[in-house]
Amino acid sequence: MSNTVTTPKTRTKPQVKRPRLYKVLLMNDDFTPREFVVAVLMGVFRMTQEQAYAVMMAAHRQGCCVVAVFTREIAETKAALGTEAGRRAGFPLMFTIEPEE
Ligand code: TYC
Repeated sequence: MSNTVTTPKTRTKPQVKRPRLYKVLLMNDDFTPREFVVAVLMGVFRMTQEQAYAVMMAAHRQGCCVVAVFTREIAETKAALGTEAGRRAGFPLMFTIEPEE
């Protein structure tokens, strides 16, 4: 009994990989007022008025703009909160998420 050698059946691999990151994108539309987009960016993404205005104008001019980068759950939550804020106010404001390479 004392000289029994047991081999572990499982191996533990060190979990050192960084989580995948996701971009939150703001999509332009023709209906949501600029001030409303700025207010949502400030509220959901904790931006200053100046940062929010710059991001809103970039989406307005280019069609879309990266707002920020987060882990998947946080990106999903913030995109949903922003889109939902628009929906509740009757606007088609849309945030989407996309994995980073
Ligand atoms: N294009 C909108 C307007 O002219 C403003 C706007 C900007 C809406 C950015 C959405 O992501 C957006 N009222």
